[in-house]
Amino acid sequence: MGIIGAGPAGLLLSRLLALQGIDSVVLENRSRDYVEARIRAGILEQHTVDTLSAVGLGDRLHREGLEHSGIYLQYPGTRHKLDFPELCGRTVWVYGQTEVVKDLIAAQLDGGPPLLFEVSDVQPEDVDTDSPRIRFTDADGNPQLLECDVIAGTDGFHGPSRTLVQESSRGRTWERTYPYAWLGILADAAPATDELIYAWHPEGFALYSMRSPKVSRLYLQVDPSEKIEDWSDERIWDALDTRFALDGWSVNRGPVTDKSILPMRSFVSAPMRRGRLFLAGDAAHIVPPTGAKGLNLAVADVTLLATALVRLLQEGRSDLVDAYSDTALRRVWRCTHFSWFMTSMLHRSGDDFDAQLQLSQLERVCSSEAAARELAENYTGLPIG
Ligand code: RFL
Ligand code: PHB
Repeated sequence: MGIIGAGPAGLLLSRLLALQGIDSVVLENRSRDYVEARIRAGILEQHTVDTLSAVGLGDRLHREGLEHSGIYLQYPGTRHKLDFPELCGRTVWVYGQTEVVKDLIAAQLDGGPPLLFEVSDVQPEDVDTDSPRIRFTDADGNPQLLECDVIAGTDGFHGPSRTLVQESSRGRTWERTYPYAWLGILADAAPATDELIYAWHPEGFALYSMRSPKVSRLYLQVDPSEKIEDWSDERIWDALDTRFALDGWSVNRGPVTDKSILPMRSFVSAPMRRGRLFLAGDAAHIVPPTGAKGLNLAVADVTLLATALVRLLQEGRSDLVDAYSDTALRRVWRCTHFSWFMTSMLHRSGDDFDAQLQLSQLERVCSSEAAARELAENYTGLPIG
């Protein structure tokens, strides 16, 4: 197997295959330090935790991760807890993507399959044949050719794999750019809440998340044209105070250690395969972060793909790889819908009519067990496959 990209999708796929006796080489164009420091997702669904535990990476996760039994939904005057175990029997875990990636890389470098950082000019070739190849330049500047049985394109949205699949005649994409962005901060401040708070406010959405008992991760809805330089720490904390306001409670402030603005969009590319090149994770789809689905969807894709590839490469049976794209896309569209639903319900845009519809929907989720259960089942993760 040639695997392009050492994000969570590529690294986990390599490990799942190694445990089944299938060799792979992972090619990453960035450095190890860069990949390990990239701050992104923070919430793991139950099945993601189960998968990481099953491949021997559950120890630190269970020691340092925080198990959460629900989320709070807030709108002016109300903060309502959705209790996931009560609603659907499952929980989620707070454990940063940085930590997941560090654990995967450490395991890989400790006797796992080769993982090459800082390669360049990575190009999959001959993917429509049974002997695809990857051309690349290694970190020392030497041209290399990797001959494979199968290639996995786990190189995210900007990698070469998606483009190659799209060039085939059946390729199709769907896209939605949302008219807002998230300003995210990481702060050395103890979270003032035990669970995440998703807050609707007339001035825009806010999310209170965390990385540990001492580190908070907070987000504010902002206009996509906003410049990070215009947001002093003071201005950010003041906006957070306003949007999370609740009698007798306040946000905990502390030194801000990271600050950035993220665009919000949905993107789906189909099929997730061309010949012997299979796409997984952000290479095939992007979701807005409101539903906390991006990383979990990448894990779900490679879990399906690993099973299908083991069947192909060890038993010579192609039924599961032939079904892979359709099976994965059914779950991708469900998560795309859920992410769109959470995003649309919680972000201010449009007029007062839209605001009343959002508040009505929030009240429904907070008062109807059926509506709350639907949200809880999707948030904690639907079955894979
Ligand atoms: P990744 O993590 O993007 O990994 C792809 C890897 O491929 C490498 N690569 C190449 N390697 C070799 N040759 C090339 N030509 C290459 N081009 C790219 C990249 O360097 C990288 O290491 O994709 P993967 O593995 O599919 O994992 C998906 C998740 O990373 C992603 O869905 C989530 O992080 C999405 N996401 C978030 N999700 C959440 O649930 N909550 C969040 O708060 C959240 N924040 C984010 C995010 C995604 C972001 N991106 C992609 C812009 C914040 C950001 C900034
Ligand atoms: C995060 O902690 O980064 C996070 C949590 C929940 C989300 C999005 C991001 O929905």
